[in-house]
Amino acid sequence: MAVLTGQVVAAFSRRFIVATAAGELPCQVRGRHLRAVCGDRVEVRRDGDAGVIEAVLPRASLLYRSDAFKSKAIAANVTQLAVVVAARPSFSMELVQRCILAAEDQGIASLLVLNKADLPETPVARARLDLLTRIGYPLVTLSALSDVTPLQSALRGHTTLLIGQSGMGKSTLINALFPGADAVT
Ligand SMILES: Nc1nc2c(ncn2[C@@H]2O[C@H](COP(=O)(O)OP(=O)(O)O)[C@@H](O)[C@H]2O)c(=O)[nH]1
Ligand SMILES: [Mg+2]
Repeated sequence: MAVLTGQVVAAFSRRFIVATAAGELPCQVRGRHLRAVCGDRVEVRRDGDAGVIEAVLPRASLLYRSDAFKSKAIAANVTQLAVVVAARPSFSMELVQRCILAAEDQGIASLLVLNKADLPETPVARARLDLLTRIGYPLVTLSALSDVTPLQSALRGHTTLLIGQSGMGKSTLINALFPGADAVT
């Protein structure tokens, strides 16, 4: 049984997929108290085709959602938050600002992604983002249905979390960036 280090690339409650130098391993986590999330760097004890996460290494950043009662980790070691909006359905400015604040709290860069640039109402949506772009947040405008190359260079060198309301086009973006991802839209 070899001990490897790797990174969690998928998390399904108590089951994980960890990318290691020896390939991707399905893993469970040791004990009941250890918690791993997507992006965590972990030590894995490999046993044949599977593994057990023995330790979670220190996190450079942690994004989580919380209310008055509980908090739930979303992803670790993210370096960039890409907040996806579109002209239709309309987006909540408050939510965009809350996302940016969560990123700032963890020292994570934020990127605004205005999707569905093919829609005629796009300039109105663009104007709503004006305050944020004027204070320095970068903006990428694109149409996930036709061309995602404007986003590709902004992703290079980063571990990026895509976030945004339902219907903004996140799954469509994932499928265009990673053919074969098969995200349901
Ligand atoms: N017109 C237009 N529609 C888009 C674009 N990207 C996504 N959509 C559509 O928007 C809807 C929601 O997309 P989806 O990827 O499921 O959004 P998600 O909820 O953020 O994952 C789907 O019907 C997509 O086909 C785009 O660039 N232009
Ligand atoms: Mg989706």
